[in-house]
Amino acid sequence: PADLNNVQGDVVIGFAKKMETALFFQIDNVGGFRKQLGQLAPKITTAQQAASDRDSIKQHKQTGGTGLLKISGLNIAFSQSGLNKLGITDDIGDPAFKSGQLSVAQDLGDKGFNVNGTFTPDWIPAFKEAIHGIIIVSGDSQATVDERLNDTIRVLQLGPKGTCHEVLRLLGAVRPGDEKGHEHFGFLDGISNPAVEQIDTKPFPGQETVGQGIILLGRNKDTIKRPDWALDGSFLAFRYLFQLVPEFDDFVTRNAIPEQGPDFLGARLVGRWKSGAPLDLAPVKDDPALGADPQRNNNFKYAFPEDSQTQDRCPFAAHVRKTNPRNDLEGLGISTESRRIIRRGIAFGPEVNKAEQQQKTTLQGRGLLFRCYQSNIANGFQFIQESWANAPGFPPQKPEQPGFDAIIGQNKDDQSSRTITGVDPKAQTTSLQLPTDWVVPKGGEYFFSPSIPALKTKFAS
Ligand code: N7H
Repeated sequence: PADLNNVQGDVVIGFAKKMETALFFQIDNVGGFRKQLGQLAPKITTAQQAASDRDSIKQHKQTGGTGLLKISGLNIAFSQSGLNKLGITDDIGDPAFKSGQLSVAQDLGDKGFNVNGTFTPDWIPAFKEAIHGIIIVSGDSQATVDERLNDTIRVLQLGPKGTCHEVLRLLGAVRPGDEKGHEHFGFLDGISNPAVEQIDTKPFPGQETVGQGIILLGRNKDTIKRPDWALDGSFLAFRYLFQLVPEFDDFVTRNAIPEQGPDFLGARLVGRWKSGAPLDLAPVKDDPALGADPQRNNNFKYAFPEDSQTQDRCPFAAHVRKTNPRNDLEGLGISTESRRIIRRGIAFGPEVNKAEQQQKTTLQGRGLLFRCYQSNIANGFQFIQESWANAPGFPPQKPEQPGFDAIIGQNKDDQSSRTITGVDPKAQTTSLQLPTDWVVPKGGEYFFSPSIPALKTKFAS
């Protein structure tokens, strides 16, 4: 099994974070960059350090400590064009990574325009250029993040006439007050990630344990042949996703199911209440205590007797059911293990203001800096987006067509149309027309997060 000292901390374990900055860069001077990377490598936060930070925070809370402990994390990952630039020519064995996200944007269902058979997605310019790598810095405050990022910039000699330069910087932050841990539509996030075998040894009830090789290259259940240096690395799928929050709120208000409030429709679209309580366990009304309780809030499978053939408790196409269908596939004898990903997103952008509320229109950009790790992008992120979220017939063998994932599903063939069934438990065959654009992708890239030994030997010089 993997040694936690060798794996970057964002991949397994994860960073404790209140703020986070993602800095995307291009390499200019390869020799200089490799040399400076050798200086940076010992400063990268390992999974072992992330685990010890997590324990410190726990202890701090248990002993009645006030305020936040000063804690930060630093990781780095490279795109295929970054590997090319560095002259690393071995094939790591992931065609999606190799092609880059820009070239598959159309397959993901992202909107754009076609000229002479060439598709260009509606992304911000930075993501249409070659991005060589991403630096992720997280911490307990913006000051801590900035301090660590500035140190990294100095060590790497990032800047004009340096070894590399910045292409884009994106700032994420946990939402304020009671919205802590909730994404911008208002739903508690970060509840369900798989446990990794021999790393997360005490899974919560209902939390599936996956083989190490589902997340880490070269480990148990990674079926692809890899170069030796790729061992304990992982692929990072990054997505810059804007969310149209006032429009979402307006929709759930206008389309509220008779005798139910807007929150019920929202919960039917997501599959959990804003509190995190899963519909499969709390189908009729919210149960905030359940939502907040990690011993119970993931302990379900859509396996109640009525679950597989009705949408009584949870619509088949609710976001969390689409993206982790549990018994909908396992009940057909199909394992979902190879489809599991580890999600590490954080919200970006300001809270909705008065004017936006009144006009029911987004005036300021906000959303999710989505990222997830897996050992195989075609099995993980891409499969979930293309073959589940964007596929109206999924999950299969249901009495009515489930429709699109209400949150992230995209209709590649007819971009103006998305429908879903089952949102009204009393009229389950009825289709509800959804707006086309609640979650708007504005960019993204696939990266490889090397192990610490690979960073020191293969990447640095
Ligand atoms: Fe999703 N949301 O607020 O609606 N997601 N997601 N996601 N998501 C989850 O269970 C959301 C996105 C997954 O194991 C929750 O931790 C939003 C992408 C998976 O039961 C909420 C966006 C992809 C799970 C949201 C977004 C996924 C999951 C419940 C974009 C992959 C775990 C919290 C802006 C292609 C499912 C939780 C499980 C959960 C929301 C994006 C996948 C509230 C707003 C792009 C696998």
